[in-house]
Amino acid sequence: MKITEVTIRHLKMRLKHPFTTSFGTIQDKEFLLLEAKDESGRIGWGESVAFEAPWYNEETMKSTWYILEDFLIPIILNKEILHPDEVSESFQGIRKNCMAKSTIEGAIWDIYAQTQNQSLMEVLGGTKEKIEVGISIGIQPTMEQQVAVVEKAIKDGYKRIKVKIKPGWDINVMRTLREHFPDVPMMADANSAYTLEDIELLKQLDEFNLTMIEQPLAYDDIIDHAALQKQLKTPVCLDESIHSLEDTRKAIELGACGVINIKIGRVGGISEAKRIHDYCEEHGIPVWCGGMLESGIGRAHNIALTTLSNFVMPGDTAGSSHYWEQDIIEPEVVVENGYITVPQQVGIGYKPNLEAINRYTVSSRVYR
Ligand code: OSB
Ligand code: MG
Repeated sequence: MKITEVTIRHLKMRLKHPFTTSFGTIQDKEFLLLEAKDESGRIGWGESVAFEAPWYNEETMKSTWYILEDFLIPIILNKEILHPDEVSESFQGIRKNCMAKSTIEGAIWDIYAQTQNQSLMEVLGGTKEKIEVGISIGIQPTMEQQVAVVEKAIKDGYKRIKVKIKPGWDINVMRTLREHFPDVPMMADANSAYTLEDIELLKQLDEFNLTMIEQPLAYDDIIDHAALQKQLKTPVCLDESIHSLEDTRKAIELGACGVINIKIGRVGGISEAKRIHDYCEEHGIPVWCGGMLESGIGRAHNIALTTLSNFVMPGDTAGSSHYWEQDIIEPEVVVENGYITVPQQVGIGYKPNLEAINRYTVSSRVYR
């Protein structure tokens, strides 16, 4: 295949509920969608998971647009591509900027699946008919609201409840939630809000029988996480710190984690995500698929990836209606009794809803 045209759109979608983590609150999700067209007119879709501001990692919506426009699109346009794995190889001369790379790589995976007349799941080698789904719950204004939101998520059937914690909103929250819901699989995500100086506090989390604690320490650290893991019974899960297979190897060799959260955007695309998955499987480290409050396009990629065998823990893939009045795919992502039925259609399996996409579009640009 050859990519002959790329369209980038800046979308703005209002979340039904503001999402608060240790690093701030998101109410309007602004992000980029990328539409790639090949020489036969096939269309593939990708989503940039970078936020407006660099608080999760260093990338932003504008930085991903700039890197795509000035560096990545010129590498890809009109070049013969036999397999999407070649895309990340051709980006090797460009350091980091994983989310930018992943945006166009995802669209090329979509087109590649269409050339094979297969679903994205099939071309990735996934096998599941349905995947288990957990939910990530932001920090709520009061403890009563926190309990109520978790209770609703449990009633909705989610297989695992993740709650965000931060200094001052941690042990008290987990204790209260455990008192209310003693048997529910539960975990905490700190988004890098602590340091090793907080080790005595973090050790108290061992009381609550959590499936894991996600990214307690710095966004760029694995050494301190290894020191922490040695003192915790609860498995540490790395999110922000893992950008590549190499990071994964080093983290596992150091004993920095017992679990890895794989996010396609954070690791530079589906090919690298699959390499990390395979490596973790060989080394007995379970993985699950994280979320970035994506629209349905990004979710479709996550769902396909989650069908790989070592995704043995529920992912952060709550249904469309949890986030949006209207998502931008058809059908929307539906979660039933904690499962998503994986679409079997060719490509990403869901149809982009152009009317909705246009309504949410702030600006766009075509590259040929
Ligand atoms: O750390 O996993 C995270 C959302 C934005 C940024 C970082 C994270 C999250 C989530 C939400 O936890 C997952 C989702 O529902 O998409
Ligand atoms: Mg996280």
